[in-house]
Amino acid sequence: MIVRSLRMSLRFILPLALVLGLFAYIVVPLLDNITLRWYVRDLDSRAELLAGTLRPSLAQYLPENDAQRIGELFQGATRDERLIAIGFCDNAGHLLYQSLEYPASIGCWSTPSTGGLYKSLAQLPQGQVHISETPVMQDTSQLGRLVLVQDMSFVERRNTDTKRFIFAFLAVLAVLISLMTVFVAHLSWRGWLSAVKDILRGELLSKNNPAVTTDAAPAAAPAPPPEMQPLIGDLRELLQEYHLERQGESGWSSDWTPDKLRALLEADLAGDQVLVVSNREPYIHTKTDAGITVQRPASGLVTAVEAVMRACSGTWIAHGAGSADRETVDKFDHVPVPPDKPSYTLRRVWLTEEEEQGYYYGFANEGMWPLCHIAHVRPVFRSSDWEQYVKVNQRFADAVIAEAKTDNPVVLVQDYHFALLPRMVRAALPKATIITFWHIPWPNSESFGICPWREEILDGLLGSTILGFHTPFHRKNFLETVDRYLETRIEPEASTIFYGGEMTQVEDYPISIAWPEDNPEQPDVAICRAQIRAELGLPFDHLLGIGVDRLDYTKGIVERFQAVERMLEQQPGMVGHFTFVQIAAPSRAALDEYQSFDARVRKMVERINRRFGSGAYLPIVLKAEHHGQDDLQRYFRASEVCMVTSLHDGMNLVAKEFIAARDDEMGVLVLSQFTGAARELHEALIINPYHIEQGADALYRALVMPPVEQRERMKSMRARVKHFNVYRWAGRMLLDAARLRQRDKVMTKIDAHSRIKRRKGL
Ligand code: GDG
Repeated sequence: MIVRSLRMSLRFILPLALVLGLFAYIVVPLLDNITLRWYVRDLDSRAELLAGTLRPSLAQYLPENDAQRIGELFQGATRDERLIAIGFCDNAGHLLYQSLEYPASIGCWSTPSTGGLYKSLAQLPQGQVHISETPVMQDTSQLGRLVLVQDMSFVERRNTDTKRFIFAFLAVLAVLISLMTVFVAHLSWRGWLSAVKDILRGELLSKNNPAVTTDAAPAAAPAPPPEMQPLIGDLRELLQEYHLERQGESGWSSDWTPDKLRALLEADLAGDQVLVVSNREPYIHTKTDAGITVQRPASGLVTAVEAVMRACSGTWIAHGAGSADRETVDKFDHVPVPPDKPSYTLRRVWLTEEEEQGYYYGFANEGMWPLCHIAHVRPVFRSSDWEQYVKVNQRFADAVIAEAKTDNPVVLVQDYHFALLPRMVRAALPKATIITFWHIPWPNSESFGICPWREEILDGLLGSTILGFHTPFHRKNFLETVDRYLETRIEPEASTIFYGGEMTQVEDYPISIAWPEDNPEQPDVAICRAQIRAELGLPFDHLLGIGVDRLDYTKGIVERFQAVERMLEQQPGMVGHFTFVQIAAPSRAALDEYQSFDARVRKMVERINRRFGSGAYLPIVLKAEHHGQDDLQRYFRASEVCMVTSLHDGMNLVAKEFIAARDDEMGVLVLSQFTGAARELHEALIINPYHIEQGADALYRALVMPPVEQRERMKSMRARVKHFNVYRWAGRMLLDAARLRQRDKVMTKIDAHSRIKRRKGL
């Protein structure tokens, strides 16, 4: 510390010494010179004045050669302490009269023939003197010259005094400045040191940020000083890197598989019951002419959560919506699934038509869905829908409570259909670990404010232990929304919300798909290409584009077709050689908005087909029906390009499914920048779907992309999707849950221990 202070002091003292040196060798001599000139000018005028005084008397005494009176005159004048001596020289340069102290070395200093004042400086043994010589006239004739010798030693004395004063002043200033510098440096060093310590302890990284902390928040650590902000950023990054490295070392971030997820559940959530709640069931039993059939619905949520449930067993609670669902359950409304190889239980909840209408179609899909997506469809909120939403949330919460075998199950709540359920379950099972995942975007706080029951929705969600979103952006929007509408304490860096004495951890967990296992029965890409083209009546070298979506206005299907149309306009060579196949699974068809969207899509397809089609050739093939998984795979594998053009999408799993299907490492993905997937799949051709020309250009670029480039892009995306798979998504959430459960267990033990101690009076 001493050495550091010394070094710091030197850093300031050295430049100061340099300034002093400059002062001594340049500034001071310059000042000397200037002051000398001032003094000389002063002495010149004094000499003029003296000569003027003496001249009349001299002019009188000189013609009389009155040596005595001249001597007295000179002696009288030299009483002035500055005037050392006076002499008089005749015109021939002979010193005729002089005062007593007149220096012999001076003599008659000059003998100019004309008048005027002549002066000079001379160095005598007694010091420096100023000599001036001035003519003495009588009428027009010059009698001789008066020589005045003035003492200049006072100049030197004054200069020396001034120099001493300046040096003393500067020295004191230097000492003061360096002392102050050392003091300030010491203080700021201590401040930095303690701030850095805070950062490392996680305080500044997590403590309240006025931007997102409510007024009601209790006083916490002071906000970091602004000059610490860059350092905080750097340290945070370093800590995160360190954290990731640690995770890597512990195998946390290595490849996730169903086995690894199972192992995690056994090790970290040993024996804990896992319950899933979602609106959509993973298997729907339907009555058909051929008997009861079972179907996997077209839903990103089902695709992801089903993979997790297969790995961890447990119970999935969902709305029994199929026409044969009641016939396939036992007396507890349970059915083991998947039908071919059961590994978990599906518990069905029955809803009346009125409940389904109000809760599902009304509040969830006419209110919350458009509210959370920027797709320019206005949300509709009705009180009657809200009442059903509250009622159905309670119905499902009751089912969770009934299915819970312990008082602390792990409950995975899915999506915007159940925003109130976490609080309802928490009320009955305070020790439950409730993980809620919001599969769709979260809007900005202002947009969310449109919802008449915004506080109730937020309160319900904050019953969760963990609340997950796809992207950091949605997470941030949520924190800001809570900050705006509820009285809570938010720690933005730690991403936690304290509300009603409980904490909710808000995180981003980007969802993904289960990476397909090697399937020897899966037909080769070449076979898929041939089969699909044959089914569509197209030649073998015909170019194909594919889109797979629920028929939903958020998916950008209209914009996609506009891009296809524009591409055909711009590239007439593609007409007759390219077809876009759109698989559009019917969705929410009971709603007006979806019906008119369906009609709009069909009309558009007809128009484009009329414009560019000929004979059997159709530029767009719309397959508005549900397809089996195998079919989807075949289409993905047979196509040159897959287009995902959502106007707004939480993640979009179709993009990832297309990549996973392309084990030949070929094919190009055109991807909307407004999907969560665009944050991960950088090698896709990223577009703004609203910009039709951009979409058209990307489509054409994809169709003519050289195989080498396709392979490079596809390879890299495949590696990422394989690594960041759905098991990792679930694993990360469950690991966080396990950590929080562990913390709660420790806290409970500590509480119990201190209660015993208090009871014993210890
Ligand atoms: C929500 C969010 C988020 C489609 N047609 C058929 C079919 N599908 C399957 C796809 C895919 C799923 O449906 C659609 O998933 P997305 O992710 O594209 O979209 P959403 O349904 O809107 O899902 C979304 C997701 O939740 C997960 O969190 O990514 O952002 O909106 O798996 O393949 N499946 C079958 N037949 C079809 O006709 N079998």
